[in-house]
This record gives sequence, structure tokens and C-alpha cells, in this order.
Amino acid sequence: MKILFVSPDPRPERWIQLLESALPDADWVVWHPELPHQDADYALVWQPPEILFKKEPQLKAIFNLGAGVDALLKLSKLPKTLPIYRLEDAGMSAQMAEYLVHQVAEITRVMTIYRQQQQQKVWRMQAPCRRHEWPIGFLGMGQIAQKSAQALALLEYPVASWSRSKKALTGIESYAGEDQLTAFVQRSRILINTLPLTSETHSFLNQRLFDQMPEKSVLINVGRGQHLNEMDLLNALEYGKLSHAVLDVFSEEPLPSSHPFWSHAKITLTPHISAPTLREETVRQITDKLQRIAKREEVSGRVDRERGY
Ligand code: OXD
Repeated sequence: MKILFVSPDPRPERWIQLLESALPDADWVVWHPELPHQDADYALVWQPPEILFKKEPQLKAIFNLGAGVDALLKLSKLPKTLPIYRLEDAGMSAQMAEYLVHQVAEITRVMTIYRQQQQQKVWRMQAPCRRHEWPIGFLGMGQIAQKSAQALALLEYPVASWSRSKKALTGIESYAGEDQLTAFVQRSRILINTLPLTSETHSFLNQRLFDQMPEKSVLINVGRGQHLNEMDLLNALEYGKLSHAVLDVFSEEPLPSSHPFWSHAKITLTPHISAPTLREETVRQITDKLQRIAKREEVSGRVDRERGY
């Protein structure tokens, strides 16, 4: 069995070492566009170039080295029936929960004020956080978002989610479908975007949505940069409903140094690190899926091409 490793990771040998020890019988190849035809069976991919599918049309399945498959599904040469498996959790949900609890606490516990006070050697207690004043809403409630929602609910924030269909998760109020979007947005003072990027969710975070949010709301985007209309965000921070935004993803990554988000006083920005792919967990999960495929067993995490995730 020949398997290609296709990733912009500058040190692919760190992956290959783990992959070879997990599945020593396979022939692992670090692929690059100059390689001749490999006649490989499978490929592990992260943001692969279009030419991969032109050169290796015989692939039986591909494994995405992340949860979001938007970069893959927009490739026109991607064969229509090629099975795609995405990462399911693989250590991402705990990291995401930690990131979101941290960002929410930064805001609701006014940590920037305490940092300023430290610089000025000021010993002063600010008003304690009243959790009922900070209802949190998750746009999207996939596998990775669930742990975050539950962690914040455990900390006694009022937490709700909005998704295609209703979700039955203890302590989390579920809103679903177009009809319930306005009610959901109107109640959510902290809006956390975890939607998959599809043609339906492109520019979902826009002026119309921000206008419906409560006064002095906060937007946290850990989905994709293309979910956000950047001009609308800047306007909403300047004149509108939003008091702050936390952004981990951007339509152009790395974010160009001239971008106004870098120095905006009301924006906290991180370089797409809310839930990075962890090598050990990922290798364990993908090699397990490969072994299941070999035994013709059921394999979870297959992307629904119609739905787009
Ligand atoms: C992912 C990501 O999709 O890291 O996994 O953004």
C-alpha cells in the first residue's frame, strides 16, 4: 500500500517517522508536484495543490489533516466520487475549549484592565462578572464546538447553539434553522462562530447579523476568515453593536502586515492557533481509519460532499 503525505509542513519527516512506526508495512512518500506519477492508494493532505489529483487520479481515498475541508472542496480537479475523511476531534476539541474559555474570561473578567492596573501598581477590584449578562451563542455545534459549549456551560454562562437541526446537549439551549436565527442572535452577547465554510455560510458574519446582536456584544471567529465580512466588522466596531472581536482566522493567512486588524484597539488577534492539528493524535486516528478500510469495516468522519463538511 502506497500512501502520499501532501502538506506545506516544512518538516514532513516528523510526520513520516510517526506514520512509519504506526503503519510500517505501508510505503510512505512525501509528495511534491515535481514527483513523477506514484500510483498511490491513499493520500494524507492539507491544502493540496490542484495538480495532485491530475497526477494521481487513481487515489482510493484521501484524509484531510484538519477538520475543515473547505480548501479541498473548492478544487475543480478533485474527483467527484473520491471519498474524503476529515479529522474528528483528534485533540482539537480540548484545545478549542481552552482557547474559548480563555478568550471569554479575558473579556468578562476584564483582564485587560487588570493588566493596565499592574503596570500602574494599582490595587483595585473591578465589578465581578455577572454571568447572566453574558449569554454565549455558538454558531454551529459540530464535534469540536461541543466540548467548548459544555465547558462554558459548566462555568455557568448561559449557552445556546444554532445549527441546521436541533441538538440535545445537556445545559445548552438549542436553536435550529433559518426561522430561529434571529432569536438566537438577539440573545447572544458573545457570538462564537464555529460554522463550516460552505457556499451558504460565506460572509455569514455581516452587518445584518451584527445589527441584531445585543448592545456591546463580542464576536469570536474560530471558523474561517471567509465567514466574515471584514468591512462590516470594522463598521460594527466603530459605530455599531460590537465592543470587541476575537479573531483566529482570516481570509488571507498569514494576515498581511498592512491589514488594519493588527493594530485595532478592539480586536484581539491570534494566528490560527485555536486548535492546531496534533501529530500523534492525527497519526493514530488516520492509521486506525486505514486499517478499518483494509478490513472493510465502517469508517467514521467521511465528508458529505453535498453538505460541504
Ligand atoms: C482545521 C483547522 O480545519 O485547523 O482543522 O482550521
